[in-house]
Amino acid sequence: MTVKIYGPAASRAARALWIVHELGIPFEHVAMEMKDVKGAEYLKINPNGKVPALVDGDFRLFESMAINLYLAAKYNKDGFLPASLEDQALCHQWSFWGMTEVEKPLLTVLIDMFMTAPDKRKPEAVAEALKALPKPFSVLNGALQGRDYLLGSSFTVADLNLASIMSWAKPIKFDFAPFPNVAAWLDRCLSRPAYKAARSTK
Ligand SMILES: N[C@@H](CCC(=O)N[C@@H](CS)C(=O)NCC(=O)O)C(=O)O
Repeated sequence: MTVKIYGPAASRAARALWIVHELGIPFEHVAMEMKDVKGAEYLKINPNGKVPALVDGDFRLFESMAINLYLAAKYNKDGFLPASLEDQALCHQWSFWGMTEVEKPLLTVLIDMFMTAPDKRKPEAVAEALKALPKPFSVLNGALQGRDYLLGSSFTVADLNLASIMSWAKPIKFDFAPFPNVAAWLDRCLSRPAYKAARSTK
């Protein structure tokens, strides 16, 4: 059965595209355009009218982190989703943490910089967002002290999910000097061939 991933690569669908490349599973990429996410056909797949969405046989799923945790569990390879309940919980922890502590401020800056007309930009909102980031980044920096990846020496779905969010820090040229462990970890994750393959998709 081939899984289907909906959404252009230049969207959060990139997260799901990254994981299918990591897992080496056959997949079909439905690289729809953003203007079609509210169309009746797509709303049958994801009633939120957002991407990504996953179709795996009769099963449908939305929310990028849930999609990736599902794919990691179902098509697990080399401990990509670790075996122990505790390690799996840590994968959930870092995925939820990325979405709740980091995604919004990073996206605020990214949208303002690259998707907002100069006269519509909101420097106060950007300043506020930039002020919110050092706290979680210092938590992450501490968690990565003395280890290459979030759970130790192996790259897991926790790293993939969080790095896919953190990757937005690159285009905004966030200064990681105070967070050297985060900088090194992010480069380690984003240099993976599967990430590059996902990025080169339309
Ligand atoms: N929490 C959702 C967010 C999905 C989301 O907002 N996707 C954006 C594209 S990156 C979208 O579809 N936006 C269209 C819209 O909001 O109308 C996830 O992680 O999957």
